[in-house]
Amino acid sequence: MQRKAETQTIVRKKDNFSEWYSEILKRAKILDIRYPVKGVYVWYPYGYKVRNLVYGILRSLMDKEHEEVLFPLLIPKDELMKEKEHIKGFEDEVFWVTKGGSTELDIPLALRPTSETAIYPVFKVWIRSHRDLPLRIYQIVNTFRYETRHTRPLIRLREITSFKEAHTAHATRADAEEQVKKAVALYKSFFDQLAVPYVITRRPEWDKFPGAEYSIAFDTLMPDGRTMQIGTIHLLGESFARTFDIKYEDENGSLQFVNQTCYGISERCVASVIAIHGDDHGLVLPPTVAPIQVVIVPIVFSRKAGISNNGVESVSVEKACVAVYDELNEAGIRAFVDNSEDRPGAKYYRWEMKGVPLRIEIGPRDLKSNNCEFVRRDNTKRTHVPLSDVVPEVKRTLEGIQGDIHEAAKETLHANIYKNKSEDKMEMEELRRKAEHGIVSLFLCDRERCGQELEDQLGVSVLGKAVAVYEAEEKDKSEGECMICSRKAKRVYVARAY
Ligand code: A5A
Ligand code: ZN
Repeated sequence: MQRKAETQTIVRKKDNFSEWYSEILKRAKILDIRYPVKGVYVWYPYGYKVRNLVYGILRSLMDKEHEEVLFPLLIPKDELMKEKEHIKGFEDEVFWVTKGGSTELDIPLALRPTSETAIYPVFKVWIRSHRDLPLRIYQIVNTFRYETRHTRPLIRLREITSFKEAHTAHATRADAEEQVKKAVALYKSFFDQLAVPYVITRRPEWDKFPGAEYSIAFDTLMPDGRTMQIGTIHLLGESFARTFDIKYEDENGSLQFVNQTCYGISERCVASVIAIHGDDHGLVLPPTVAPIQVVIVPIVFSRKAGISNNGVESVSVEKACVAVYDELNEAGIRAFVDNSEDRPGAKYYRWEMKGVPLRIEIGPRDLKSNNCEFVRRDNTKRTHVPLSDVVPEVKRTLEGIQGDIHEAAKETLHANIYKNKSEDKMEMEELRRKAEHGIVSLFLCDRERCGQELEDQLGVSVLGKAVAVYEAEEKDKSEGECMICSRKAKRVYVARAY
Protein backbone atom coordinates (compact mmCIF):
# COMPACT_ATOMS: atom_id res chain seq x y z
CA MET A 1 0.00 0.00 0.00
CA GLN A 2 1.24 3.42 -1.03
CA ARG A 3 0.22 5.21 2.15
CA LYS A 4 2.08 2.85 4.39
CA ALA A 5 5.29 3.33 2.47
CA GLU A 6 5.04 7.09 2.95
CA THR A 7 4.47 6.93 6.68
CA GLN A 8 7.09 4.31 7.39
CA THR A 9 9.87 6.71 6.67
CA ILE A 10 9.64 8.35 10.11
CA VAL A 11 11.66 6.75 12.85
CA ARG A 12 9.38 5.38 15.56
CA LYS A 13 8.86 7.57 18.60
CA LYS A 14 9.52 4.65 20.92
CA ASP A 15 12.78 3.68 19.22
CA ASN A 16 14.45 7.05 19.02
CA PHE A 17 12.52 9.92 20.54
CA SER A 18 15.12 12.55 19.78
CA GLU A 19 15.20 11.77 16.07
CA TRP A 20 11.43 11.42 15.92
CA TYR A 21 11.09 14.87 17.50
CA SER A 22 13.39 16.52 14.95
CA GLU A 23 11.59 14.79 12.07
CA ILE A 24 8.20 15.95 13.30
CA LEU A 25 9.30 19.58 13.69
CA LYS A 26 10.50 19.48 10.10
CA ARG A 27 7.70 17.50 8.44
CA ALA A 28 4.80 19.11 10.26
CA LYS A 29 6.44 22.46 9.50
CA ILE A 30 6.72 23.67 13.08
CA LEU A 31 10.29 24.89 13.23
CA ASP A 32 13.09 25.27 10.71
CA ILE A 33 16.29 24.29 12.45
CA ARG A 34 18.63 25.38 9.66
CA TYR A 35 19.29 28.90 10.97
CA PRO A 36 23.06 29.37 11.25
CA VAL A 37 23.22 30.34 14.94
CA LYS A 38 23.43 27.66 17.62
CA GLY A 39 20.27 27.34 19.72
CA VAL A 40 18.33 29.78 17.49
CA TYR A 41 15.54 28.61 15.18
CA VAL A 42 12.81 29.83 12.82
CA TRP A 43 9.07 29.36 13.35
CA TYR A 44 7.32 28.18 10.17
CA PRO A 45 3.84 29.67 9.52
CA TYR A 46 2.10 26.49 10.73
CA GLY A 47 4.22 26.25 13.86
CA TYR A 48 3.64 29.90 14.56
CA LYS A 49 -0.13 29.37 14.32
CA VAL A 50 0.09 26.60 16.92
CA ARG A 51 2.30 28.82 19.06
CA ASN A 52 -0.22 31.67 18.88
CA LEU A 53 -3.12 29.44 19.87
CA VAL A 54 -1.12 28.11 22.84
CA TYR A 55 -0.15 31.63 23.91
CA GLY A 56 -3.71 32.81 23.29
CA ILE A 57 -4.84 30.46 26.06
CA LEU A 58 -2.06 31.70 28.31
CA ARG A 59 -2.88 35.35 27.56
CA SER A 60 -6.55 34.95 28.30
CA LEU A 61 -5.72 33.35 31.66
CA MET A 62 -3.17 36.05 32.47
CA ASP A 63 -5.40 38.93 31.41
CA LYS A 64 -7.89 38.18 34.17
CA GLU A 65 -5.57 39.56 36.84
CA HIS A 66 -2.48 40.90 35.10
CA GLU A 67 -1.81 43.67 32.64
CA GLU A 68 0.42 43.10 29.65
CA VAL A 69 3.45 45.37 29.24
CA LEU A 70 6.55 45.55 27.07
CA PHE A 71 9.96 46.31 28.53
CA PRO A 72 13.22 46.85 26.62
CA LEU A 73 15.47 43.99 25.54
CA LEU A 74 18.65 45.78 26.63
CA ILE A 75 19.69 45.96 30.28
CA PRO A 76 22.56 48.20 31.43
CA LYS A 77 25.36 46.24 33.06
CA ASP A 78 25.19 48.12 36.37
CA GLU A 79 21.50 47.23 36.83
CA LEU A 80 22.01 43.59 35.86
CA MET A 81 24.85 43.27 38.38
CA LYS A 82 23.01 44.80 41.35
CA GLU A 83 21.32 41.74 42.82
CA LYS A 84 24.19 39.55 43.95
CA GLU A 85 22.46 36.17 44.08
CA HIS A 86 20.66 36.82 40.82
CA ILE A 87 23.78 37.66 38.86
CA LYS A 88 25.69 34.74 40.37
CA GLY A 89 23.10 32.49 38.80
CA PHE A 90 23.06 34.19 35.42
CA GLU A 91 26.49 35.70 34.72
CA ASP A 92 27.74 32.80 32.64
CA GLU A 93 24.59 32.86 30.52
CA VAL A 94 24.48 36.50 29.47
CA PHE A 95 25.00 37.75 25.91
CA TRP A 96 26.58 41.23 25.85
CA VAL A 97 26.32 44.14 23.46
CA THR A 98 29.56 46.06 23.88
CA LYS A 99 29.84 48.23 20.79
CA GLY A 100 27.75 50.73 18.85
CA GLY A 101 29.27 50.60 15.37
CA SER A 102 32.98 50.65 16.13
CA THR A 103 32.64 52.66 19.36
CA GLU A 104 32.93 50.84 22.67
CA LEU A 105 29.84 51.54 24.78
CA ASP A 106 30.40 53.32 28.10
CA ILE A 107 28.16 50.83 29.80
CA PRO A 108 27.87 47.39 28.20
CA LEU A 109 24.30 46.26 27.57
CA ALA A 110 23.03 42.80 28.32
CA LEU A 111 20.41 41.00 26.24
CA ARG A 112 17.83 40.14 28.92
CA PRO A 113 18.17 36.55 30.15
CA THR A 114 14.95 37.30 32.12
CA SER A 115 13.70 40.77 33.03
CA GLU A 116 13.85 41.31 36.79
CA THR A 117 16.67 43.83 36.46
CA ALA A 118 14.94 45.65 33.60
CA ILE A 119 11.57 45.85 35.31
CA TYR A 120 12.33 46.44 38.97
CA PRO A 121 14.11 49.81 38.60
CA VAL A 122 10.88 50.93 36.90
CA PHE A 123 8.75 49.37 39.67
CA LYS A 124 10.66 51.68 42.01
CA VAL A 125 9.19 54.72 40.26
CA TRP A 126 5.78 53.20 39.56
CA ILE A 127 5.08 52.15 43.11
CA ARG A 128 4.42 54.97 45.58
CA SER A 129 1.60 54.01 47.88
CA HIS A 130 -0.30 50.97 49.12
CA ARG A 131 -2.94 51.97 46.58
CA ASP A 132 -0.53 50.97 43.79
CA LEU A 133 -0.51 47.40 45.11
CA PRO A 134 -0.87 44.68 44.18
CA LEU A 135 0.91 45.38 40.92
CA ARG A 136 0.66 42.49 38.48
CA ILE A 137 2.18 42.67 35.03
CA TYR A 138 3.44 40.24 32.42
CA GLN A 139 5.10 40.26 29.05
CA ILE A 140 5.70 37.73 26.28
CA VAL A 141 9.09 38.45 24.76
CA ASN A 142 12.29 36.91 23.53
CA THR A 143 15.07 36.38 26.04
CA PHE A 144 18.64 35.24 25.52
CA ARG A 145 20.63 32.70 27.47
CA TYR A 146 24.06 31.52 26.50
CA GLU A 147 23.28 27.87 27.21
CA THR A 148 26.35 25.68 27.21
CA ARG A 149 24.52 22.39 27.49
CA HIS A 150 23.24 20.64 24.35
CA THR A 151 20.74 22.99 22.70
CA ARG A 152 17.46 21.59 21.37
CA PRO A 153 14.63 23.19 19.37
CA LEU A 154 11.87 24.62 21.63
CA ILE A 155 13.53 22.98 24.64
CA ARG A 156 16.94 24.45 25.32
CA LEU A 157 17.32 27.65 23.35
CA ARG A 158 19.79 30.47 23.26
CA GLU A 159 17.06 32.75 21.99
CA ILE A 160 13.86 31.88 23.83
CA THR A 161 11.34 33.47 21.48
CA SER A 162 8.21 33.14 23.60
CA PHE A 163 9.14 33.83 27.19
CA LYS A 164 6.06 34.69 29.23
CA GLU A 165 7.24 36.31 32.43
CA ALA A 166 4.96 37.70 35.11
CA HIS A 167 6.16 40.04 37.85
CA THR A 168 4.07 41.02 40.84
CA ALA A 169 4.53 43.29 43.85
CA HIS A 170 2.51 43.12 47.07
CA ALA A 171 2.20 44.88 50.38
CA THR A 172 2.86 41.82 52.53
CA ARG A 173 4.57 38.49 52.38
CA ALA A 174 1.22 36.78 52.93
CA ASP A 175 -0.14 38.54 49.83
CA ALA A 176 2.88 37.43 47.83
CA GLU A 177 2.46 33.84 49.01
CA GLU A 178 -1.19 34.00 48.05
CA GLN A 179 -0.08 35.12 44.59
CA VAL A 180 2.22 32.08 44.34
CA LYS A 181 -0.81 29.87 44.93
CA LYS A 182 -2.83 31.74 42.33
CA ALA A 183 0.00 31.37 39.83
CA VAL A 184 0.13 27.62 40.50
CA ALA A 185 -3.62 27.41 39.86
CA LEU A 186 -3.24 29.45 36.69
CA TYR A 187 -0.47 27.24 35.33
CA LYS A 188 -2.49 24.15 36.19
CA SER A 189 -5.39 25.46 34.17
CA PHE A 190 -3.06 26.34 31.30
CA PHE A 191 -1.42 22.91 31.09
CA ASP A 192 -4.77 21.19 31.59
CA GLN A 193 -6.07 23.01 28.52
CA LEU A 194 -3.03 21.74 26.60
CA ALA A 195 -3.76 18.22 27.90
CA VAL A 196 -0.21 18.16 29.27
CA PRO A 197 0.11 16.36 32.63
CA TYR A 198 2.60 17.52 35.25
CA VAL A 199 4.02 17.08 38.70
CA ILE A 200 4.47 20.13 40.88
CA THR A 201 7.44 20.32 43.21
CA ARG A 202 9.20 22.75 45.45
CA ARG A 203 12.73 22.89 44.08
CA PRO A 204 15.52 22.05 46.51
CA GLU A 205 17.23 24.97 48.22
CA TRP A 206 20.41 24.55 46.16
CA ASP A 207 18.57 24.69 42.87
CA LYS A 208 16.08 27.53 43.25
CA PHE A 209 15.84 30.57 40.98
CA PRO A 210 18.79 32.91 41.63
CA GLY A 211 17.54 35.57 44.04
CA ALA A 212 14.35 33.72 45.07
CA GLU A 213 13.34 32.52 48.52
CA TYR A 214 11.84 29.44 47.00
CA SER A 215 10.84 28.11 43.60
CA ILE A 216 7.97 25.89 42.56
CA ALA A 217 8.25 23.98 39.32
CA PHE A 218 5.95 22.17 36.92
CA ASP A 219 7.61 19.19 35.27
CA THR A 220 6.21 16.88 32.65
CA LEU A 221 7.47 13.48 31.53
CA MET A 222 8.85 13.20 28.02
CA PRO A 223 8.49 9.98 25.99
CA ASP A 224 12.14 9.07 26.52
CA GLY A 225 11.57 8.88 30.28
CA ARG A 226 13.17 12.21 31.08
CA THR A 227 11.37 15.04 32.78
CA MET A 228 11.21 18.58 31.42
CA GLN A 229 10.59 21.66 33.52
CA ILE A 230 7.77 23.51 31.78
CA GLY A 231 7.17 26.39 34.15
CA THR A 232 8.36 27.91 37.40
CA ILE A 233 6.95 30.18 40.07
CA HIS A 234 9.21 32.04 42.45
CA LEU A 235 8.62 33.77 45.75
CA LEU A 236 11.14 36.59 45.71
CA GLY A 237 10.21 38.09 49.07
CA GLU A 238 12.00 41.38 49.72
CA SER A 239 15.37 40.56 48.18
CA PHE A 240 14.89 42.47 44.93
CA ALA A 241 12.88 45.22 46.66
CA ARG A 242 15.85 45.89 48.95
CA THR A 243 18.30 45.85 46.06
CA PHE A 244 16.23 48.10 43.81
CA ASP A 245 14.74 50.13 46.66
CA ILE A 246 11.11 49.41 45.83
CA LYS A 247 9.05 50.87 48.69
CA TYR A 248 5.47 51.93 49.25
CA GLU A 249 3.86 54.17 51.81
CA ASP A 250 1.54 52.14 53.98
CA GLU A 251 -1.73 53.37 55.50
CA ASN A 252 0.13 54.89 58.47
CA GLY A 253 2.44 56.83 56.21
CA SER A 254 5.54 54.75 56.82
CA LEU A 255 7.69 53.29 54.04
CA GLN A 256 7.78 49.51 53.54
CA PHE A 257 9.52 47.23 51.10
CA VAL A 258 7.23 45.43 48.68
CA ASN A 259 7.06 41.64 48.56
CA GLN A 260 7.47 40.12 45.12
CA THR A 261 6.87 37.07 42.99
CA CYS A 262 7.69 36.18 39.42
CA TYR A 263 6.79 33.23 37.23
CA GLY A 264 7.66 32.10 33.76
CA ILE A 265 6.81 29.80 30.89
CA SER A 266 8.67 29.36 27.60
CA GLU A 267 7.94 27.57 24.32
CA ARG A 268 8.78 24.38 26.14
CA CYS A 269 4.99 24.32 26.56
CA VAL A 270 4.70 23.86 22.78
CA ALA A 271 7.44 21.22 22.86
CA SER A 272 5.54 19.28 25.52
CA VAL A 273 2.35 19.23 23.44
CA ILE A 274 4.25 17.92 20.43
CA ALA A 275 6.30 15.38 22.36
CA ILE A 276 3.56 13.96 24.54
CA HIS A 277 0.70 13.60 22.09
CA GLY A 278 2.45 12.98 18.78
CA ASP A 279 2.69 9.48 17.30
CA ASP A 280 4.41 7.65 14.45
CA HIS A 281 2.17 9.38 11.89
CA GLY A 282 3.00 12.87 13.09
CA LEU A 283 1.54 15.48 15.38
CA VAL A 284 -1.61 14.88 17.39
CA LEU A 285 -2.82 18.32 18.40
CA PRO A 286 -5.30 18.88 21.20
CA PRO A 287 -8.32 20.57 19.59
CA THR A 288 -7.75 23.62 21.82
CA VAL A 289 -4.55 24.49 19.94
CA ALA A 290 -5.08 22.94 16.50
CA PRO A 291 -4.95 25.64 13.77
CA ILE A 292 -7.26 23.37 11.80
CA GLN A 293 -9.59 21.36 14.02
CA VAL A 294 -11.45 19.62 11.22
CA VAL A 295 -10.22 18.89 7.71
CA ILE A 296 -12.88 18.02 5.16
CA VAL A 297 -11.78 15.75 2.33
CA PRO A 298 -13.97 15.23 -0.73
CA ILE A 299 -13.60 11.66 -2.01
CA VAL A 300 -13.85 12.32 -5.70
CA PHE A 301 -10.72 10.83 -7.19
CA SER A 302 -10.82 7.65 -5.18
CA ARG A 303 -10.07 4.45 -7.06
CA LYS A 304 -12.11 2.55 -4.50
CA ALA A 305 -14.24 -0.02 -6.26
CA GLY A 306 -17.81 1.07 -6.82
CA ILE A 307 -17.19 4.79 -6.74
CA SER A 308 -17.13 6.33 -10.17
CA ASN A 309 -15.44 9.57 -10.86
CA ASN A 310 -18.44 10.98 -12.51
CA GLY A 311 -18.44 14.75 -13.07
CA VAL A 312 -21.90 15.36 -11.65
CA GLU A 313 -21.06 13.45 -8.48
CA SER A 314 -17.82 15.41 -8.02
CA VAL A 315 -19.67 18.67 -8.16
CA SER A 316 -22.26 17.64 -5.60
CA VAL A 317 -19.59 16.15 -3.30
CA GLU A 318 -17.62 19.36 -3.38
CA LYS A 319 -20.75 21.36 -2.73
CA ALA A 320 -21.56 19.19 0.27
CA CYS A 321 -18.02 19.71 1.60
CA VAL A 322 -18.33 23.47 1.33
CA ALA A 323 -21.75 23.36 3.01
CA VAL A 324 -20.25 21.42 5.92
CA TYR A 325 -17.36 23.86 6.08
CA ASP A 326 -19.75 26.82 6.22
CA GLU A 327 -21.74 25.27 9.04
CA LEU A 328 -18.61 24.50 11.07
CA ASN A 329 -17.15 27.91 10.43
CA GLU A 330 -20.40 29.49 11.52
CA ALA A 331 -20.23 27.48 14.74
CA GLY A 332 -16.73 28.82 15.48
CA ILE A 333 -14.89 25.60 14.58
CA ARG A 334 -11.63 25.96 12.70
CA ALA A 335 -12.27 23.93 9.52
CA PHE A 336 -10.60 23.52 6.17
CA VAL A 337 -11.66 21.87 2.90
CA ASP A 338 -8.80 20.16 1.13
CA ASN A 339 -9.93 20.35 -2.48
CA SER A 340 -6.43 20.15 -3.88
CA GLU A 341 -5.66 17.78 -6.76
CA ASP A 342 -3.89 15.23 -4.58
CA ARG A 343 -5.13 11.68 -4.06
CA PRO A 344 -7.16 11.24 -0.86
CA GLY A 345 -4.32 9.09 0.56
CA ALA A 346 -1.84 11.92 0.13
CA LYS A 347 -4.28 14.29 1.83
CA TYR A 348 -4.77 11.94 4.77
CA TYR A 349 -1.04 11.67 5.18
CA ARG A 350 -0.55 15.43 5.10
CA TRP A 351 -3.22 16.27 7.66
CA GLU A 352 -2.28 13.39 9.93
CA MET A 353 1.28 14.71 9.97
CA LYS A 354 -0.05 18.17 10.90
CA GLY A 355 -2.06 16.70 13.74
CA VAL A 356 -5.55 17.80 12.65
CA PRO A 357 -7.77 16.19 15.31
CA LEU A 358 -10.68 15.21 13.06
CA ARG A 359 -11.09 14.38 9.38
CA ILE A 360 -14.46 14.36 7.65
CA GLU A 361 -14.69 12.41 4.42
CA ILE A 362 -17.55 12.90 2.02
CA GLY A 363 -17.93 10.72 -1.08
CA PRO A 364 -20.76 10.06 -3.56
CA ARG A 365 -21.92 7.01 -1.64
CA ASP A 366 -22.08 8.96 1.65
CA LEU A 367 -24.04 11.68 -0.08
CA LYS A 368 -26.66 9.23 -1.32
CA SER A 369 -27.38 8.25 2.28
CA ASN A 370 -26.99 11.84 3.56
CA ASN A 371 -24.00 10.83 5.63
CA CYS A 372 -20.36 11.64 6.05
CA GLU A 373 -17.53 9.80 7.75
CA PHE A 374 -15.58 11.00 10.77
CA VAL A 375 -12.05 9.74 11.31
CA ARG A 376 -10.35 10.61 14.60
CA ARG A 377 -6.65 11.43 14.46
CA ASP A 378 -5.88 10.10 17.93
CA ASN A 379 -7.33 6.59 17.65
CA THR A 380 -8.17 6.32 13.88
CA LYS A 381 -11.78 5.38 14.76
CA ARG A 382 -14.28 5.79 11.95
CA THR A 383 -17.96 6.66 12.40
CA HIS A 384 -20.83 7.48 10.07
CA VAL A 385 -22.57 10.72 10.91
CA PRO A 386 -25.76 12.12 9.33
CA LEU A 387 -24.99 15.38 7.54
CA SER A 388 -27.74 17.06 9.55
CA ASP A 389 -25.86 16.35 12.82
CA VAL A 390 -22.41 17.44 11.77
CA VAL A 391 -22.00 20.46 14.02
CA PRO A 392 -23.07 18.91 17.34
CA GLU A 393 -21.23 15.68 16.47
CA VAL A 394 -18.03 17.57 15.66
CA LYS A 395 -18.25 19.44 18.96
CA ARG A 396 -18.82 16.22 20.86
CA THR A 397 -15.99 14.43 19.06
CA LEU A 398 -13.48 17.24 19.57
CA GLU A 399 -14.30 17.28 23.28
CA GLY A 400 -13.91 13.53 23.34
CA ILE A 401 -10.48 13.74 21.70
CA GLN A 402 -9.35 16.49 24.06
CA GLY A 403 -10.42 14.44 27.08
CA ASP A 404 -9.07 11.11 25.82
CA ILE A 405 -5.59 12.33 24.94
CA HIS A 406 -5.39 14.13 28.27
CA GLU A 407 -6.40 10.97 30.15
CA ALA A 408 -3.96 8.83 28.20
CA ALA A 409 -1.13 11.27 28.92
CA LYS A 410 -1.98 11.41 32.62
CA GLU A 411 -2.04 7.62 32.77
CA THR A 412 1.36 7.40 31.15
CA LEU A 413 2.79 9.90 33.60
CA HIS A 414 1.35 8.19 36.67
CA ALA A 415 2.32 4.74 35.43
CA ASN A 416 5.89 5.99 35.31
CA ILE A 417 6.13 7.39 38.81
CA TYR A 418 7.74 4.76 40.94
CA LYS A 419 7.30 5.14 44.68
CA ASN A 420 10.14 3.61 46.63
CA LYS A 421 9.23 2.51 50.14
CA SER A 422 11.83 2.53 52.89
CA GLU A 423 11.15 -1.11 53.70
CA ASP A 424 11.79 -2.14 50.09
CA LYS A 425 15.53 -1.69 50.71
CA MET A 426 15.95 -1.20 47.01
CA GLU A 427 19.51 -1.32 45.69
CA MET A 428 20.82 1.83 44.04
CA GLU A 429 21.29 -0.09 40.80
CA GLU A 430 17.62 -1.07 40.75
CA LEU A 431 16.53 2.50 41.46
CA ARG A 432 18.75 3.76 38.71
CA ARG A 433 16.96 1.41 36.31
CA LYS A 434 13.57 2.70 37.51
CA ALA A 435 14.72 6.26 36.91
CA GLU A 436 15.43 5.43 33.29
CA HIS A 437 11.72 5.22 32.57
CA GLY A 438 10.40 8.03 34.65
CA ILE A 439 10.14 9.63 38.03
CA VAL A 440 11.20 7.98 41.27
CA SER A 441 9.79 9.11 44.60
CA LEU A 442 12.16 8.40 47.49
CA PHE A 443 13.27 9.68 50.87
CA LEU A 444 16.00 12.29 50.82
CA CYS A 445 16.97 14.85 53.47
CA ASP A 446 17.40 18.57 52.79
CA ARG A 447 21.18 18.61 52.79
CA GLU A 448 22.81 19.58 49.53
CA ARG A 449 25.57 17.00 50.00
CA CYS A 450 23.02 14.17 50.11
CA GLY A 451 21.25 15.59 47.08
CA GLN A 452 24.50 15.80 45.12
CA GLU A 453 25.52 12.30 46.07
CA LEU A 454 22.17 10.84 45.11
CA GLU A 455 22.23 12.72 41.81
CA ASP A 456 25.68 11.30 41.05
CA GLN A 457 24.83 7.76 42.08
CA LEU A 458 21.55 7.56 40.19
CA GLY A 459 22.37 9.86 37.28
CA VAL A 460 19.30 11.94 38.07
CA SER A 461 18.27 15.44 39.13
CA VAL A 462 16.34 16.10 42.30
CA LEU A 463 13.08 17.76 41.26
CA GLY A 464 12.05 18.41 44.85
CA LYS A 465 9.25 17.72 47.26
CA ALA A 466 5.81 17.24 45.80
CA VAL A 467 3.76 20.33 46.54
CA ALA A 468 1.20 18.69 48.80
CA VAL A 469 -0.79 21.86 49.38
CA TYR A 470 -1.82 21.96 45.75
CA GLU A 471 -2.01 18.29 44.83
CA ALA A 472 -4.75 16.24 46.43
CA GLU A 473 -3.07 13.00 45.37
CA GLU A 474 0.15 13.94 47.13
CA LYS A 475 -1.14 14.12 50.68
CA ASP A 476 1.65 11.77 51.64
CA LYS A 477 3.25 13.36 54.68
CA SER A 478 5.12 10.20 55.58
CA GLU A 479 8.68 10.39 56.77
CA GLY A 480 11.45 7.94 56.19
CA GLU A 481 15.21 7.66 56.25
CA CYS A 482 17.37 9.62 53.84
CA MET A 483 18.69 7.23 51.17
CA ILE A 484 22.17 8.63 51.69
CA CYS A 485 22.67 9.58 55.36
CA SER A 486 19.74 7.77 57.05
CA ARG A 487 18.58 10.89 58.86
CA LYS A 488 14.91 11.78 59.00
CA ALA A 489 13.75 12.74 55.52
CA LYS A 490 10.73 13.61 53.41
CA ARG A 491 9.81 12.25 49.99
CA VAL A 492 11.26 13.91 46.92
CA TYR A 493 10.87 13.22 43.23
CA VAL A 494 14.00 12.47 41.25
CA ALA A 495 14.33 11.88 37.52
CA ARG A 496 16.69 12.21 34.62
CA ALA A 497 15.83 15.73 33.52
CA TYR A 498 16.14 17.71 30.30
N1 A5A B 1 12.06 35.21 35.86
C1 A5A B 1 11.69 33.86 36.12
C2 A5A B 1 10.25 33.65 35.81
C3 A5A B 1 12.54 32.91 35.34
O1 A5A B 1 13.31 33.31 34.51
N2 A5A B 1 12.40 31.63 35.65
S1 A5A B 1 13.20 30.45 34.92
O2 A5A B 1 14.58 30.76 34.77
O3 A5A B 1 12.92 29.24 35.68
O4 A5A B 1 12.58 30.29 33.51
C4 A5A B 1 11.20 30.02 33.35
C5 A5A B 1 10.99 28.82 32.47
O5 A5A B 1 11.56 29.05 31.19
C6 A5A B 1 11.68 27.55 32.96
O6 A5A B 1 10.89 26.88 33.91
C7 A5A B 1 11.82 26.74 31.69
O7 A5A B 1 10.62 26.03 31.45
C8 A5A B 1 11.97 27.81 30.62
N3 A5A B 1 13.37 27.94 30.16
C9 A5A B 1 14.44 28.31 30.88
N4 A5A B 1 15.55 28.31 30.12
C10 A5A B 1 15.17 27.94 28.87
C11 A5A B 1 15.86 27.76 27.62
N5 A5A B 1 17.17 27.98 27.52
N6 A5A B 1 15.13 27.37 26.55
C12 A5A B 1 13.80 27.16 26.65
N7 A5A B 1 13.12 27.32 27.79
C13 A5A B 1 13.78 27.71 28.89
ZN1 ZN C 1 20.72 12.93 53.93
